[in-house]
Amino acid sequence: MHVALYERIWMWAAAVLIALFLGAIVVTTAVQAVEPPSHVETVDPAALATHPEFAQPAVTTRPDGSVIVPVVTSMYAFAPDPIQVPAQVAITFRVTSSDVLHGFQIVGTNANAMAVPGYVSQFTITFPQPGEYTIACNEYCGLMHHAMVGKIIVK
Ligand SMILES: [Cu+2]
Repeated sequence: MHVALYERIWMWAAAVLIALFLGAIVVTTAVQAVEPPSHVETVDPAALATHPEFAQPAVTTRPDGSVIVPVVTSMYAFAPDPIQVPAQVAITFRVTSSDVLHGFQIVGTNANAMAVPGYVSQFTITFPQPGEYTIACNEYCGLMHHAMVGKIIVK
């Protein structure tokens, strides 16, 4: 079968690119330990009302001084709201949803997580100084999505 010269060149170029991209994945995985997120935590969104952590979500301080904040998002509110946390302390947010996909963005910071029903999104942030922050839902979740805001008070 005859393959034109330019077609052959493009086929080899595509093959080289594919080999390069696959090589990049292998090298970053093996050398730099760049891997997909491994923390997958599931929770039954229909049973949040009886869940020990998410039934009455409240700010808790651990013995080492760090703070855990479980958050339940639902149409169209965050619980708890407002969230009161101390400044200059590592705050771990654990966010889930009881109904549909929501967003959990702390405006003015780089804290931004998706609240996916059935899963717990977790991240840790430290607020350097006292102040008030707005929590915004940044995933369209329904007719009142634009009104889904919460507040964090850092003391
Ligand atoms: Cu929303």
